[in-house]
Order: sequence, then C-alpha cells, then structure tokens
Amino acid sequence: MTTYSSSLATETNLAIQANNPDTYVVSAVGAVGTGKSSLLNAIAGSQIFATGSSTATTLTVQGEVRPWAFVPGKRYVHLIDTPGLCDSTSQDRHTVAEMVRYFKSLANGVSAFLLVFNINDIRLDAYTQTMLRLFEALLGRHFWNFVVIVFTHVDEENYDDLEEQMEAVMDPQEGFIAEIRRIHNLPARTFVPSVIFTSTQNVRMSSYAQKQLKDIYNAVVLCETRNNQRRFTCTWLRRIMTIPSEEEKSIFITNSIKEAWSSMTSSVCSTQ
Ligand SMILES: Nc1nc2c(ncn2[C@@H]2O[C@H](COP(=O)(O)OP(=O)(O)OP(=O)(O)O)[C@@H](O)[C@H]2O)c(=O)[nH]1
Ligand SMILES: [Mg+2]
Repeated sequence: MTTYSSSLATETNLAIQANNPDTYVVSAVGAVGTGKSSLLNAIAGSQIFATGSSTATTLTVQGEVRPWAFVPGKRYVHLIDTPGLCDSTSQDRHTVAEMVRYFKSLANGVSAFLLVFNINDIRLDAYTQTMLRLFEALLGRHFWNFVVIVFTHVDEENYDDLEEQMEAVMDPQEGFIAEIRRIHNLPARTFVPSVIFTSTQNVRMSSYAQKQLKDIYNAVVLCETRNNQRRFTCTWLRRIMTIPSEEEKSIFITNSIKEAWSSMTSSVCSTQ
C-alpha cells in the first residue's frame, strides 16, 4: 500500500499543487446518493468529503487537493465534489448558484468528469440526462471525451452478480453505454468511455478496490493523453478566465446557464 509522508499534505504544499499544471483535476458528477463523495474520498485514501445515507448529503460544490492514493508516483489530484447540480424540473437560485461555483472551479481545465452511478440502480435518470445536456450545451461535444463512467457499490460480497451487471452495462446493443450513446446522439466509434466497477468502502483493506482505483487513475491519464497531455478546456471556460471580477464571472456564467437551459427546454418542447 502506498503511504504518503505528512509533509506532502501540508497546507502550503497543497496550495502549490493546486496551481501545478501536472495536478489532475477530477470532478465527480451524477445523481444524489450515487457515491460521488465516497469515490473521491477513496481516490484520496482519506475521509475528506462528508458522505451519508440520508438524501442530499453534499449541499455545496467543494474542491480539495490531495496526493493521489494507491497509485505509483506522487501525483496530486484536485478533487471537485458536487451536490445535485441540475434538477430536472426547475432551475432554482441555489442550483444555479452551485453551478456557477462549479464552472468557476473548472476554469483551469478538467482532466476528467467522473460520471457516477450506483450499480444497483443502472439507469440514466432524468436528472443525469438534463445535466449532461446542459454540460454539452455549455462545454461543447468535446467534453464527452473526458467522461469516465464509474459504478460504485460493487462490494466484495456482491461479486457473484458482477458478470451479469457488467453485461447490462457493456452489451453493445442493449447495454447502458449504448443507451447513453442513443439518448445523447453519440457515435459508437467516438464515444468509448472507460468504465470502472468499484467499491468505495474499506479501500485500505481491499486489493480489488485498490486495483479499480488504479484503473480510474489510468482512465483519467488516458483522457489527457488523448488530448495531447492537456486537460479539457473550451472557449466558454477560457472566456470565464479572462473576466476580471468574481461578480462579473458569476453574471456571465448565470446568463450562459439560463440561455443554455432555455434553448434546451425549447428544443425539448419542439420535439414533443
Ligand atoms: N456498500 C457501499 N456503499 C457505498 C459505496 N459508495 C457509497 N456508498 C454509500 O452510499 C451512501 C451515499 O454515498 P455518498 O458518497 O454520500 O453519495 P453522494 O453521491 O456523494 O451523495 P450526495 O452528496 O447526497 O449527492 C453512503 O451511505 C455511502 O456509504 C460502495 O461502493 N459500497
Ligand atoms: Mg456527496
């Protein structure tokens, strides 16, 4: 098991690593309660973000820089945890404010979006579909190249079900990945995301979970490798960076979200 000396995690060092272009930037997104915070804690090998079985544990976007645990080398990772970013029925002020915080935190680029699902509930719910549509409208279709799909709750005692579950996800015609392609109009040749099945629990004791966490690391590295070793960025994120004041940034992002949201809802209406 990899251990890190506490000097690697001093506040000064972590602040330096936050601005290091070699630091990976990884954001966990997905429906409420799928295991986003638990997954980021597993990647860091420590309990950073609050987790819980009650609904909506994470209420606000949070970012933390840590050494990436369970992988060789001393790479750092900026972990961005998210609450429910996108309600399928409304765009209330709190939701928009959180999205503004979220997109501000991505302004320096993103190595990968971890799209998190619970293996016991394999479906592309309305919430996640809306969120992905909004991301595509704001970030452009290139963002799909940086999506890594992670299934949590693949615990050791449930391995007997794993083969069947993997088939439900990976089947080329009927599987979950094929469904994402269909719903979001993604060509089979171009949308080939890494798919990871993992448990976020007891990772210090489980060599299986540690292997899956290494696979997540490799999947994140692959996203950057396919992009000439660079994080994802786009014209819209670059534009945010050029805006001098925080307040103006917030107004710009809010307006973009509202515009994207209304073009999405009008296109949904026109297809009905
Ligand atoms: N058994 C098991 N439980 C898990 C796993 N991952 C997450 N959980 C549990 O699922 C519940 C929700 O996990 P969280 O990490 O809080 O989920 P979240 O997506 O961050 O939830 P919100 O912040 O509310 O959106 C917690 O009780 C976790 O302990 C897993 O791999 N196996
Ligand atoms: Mg959470």
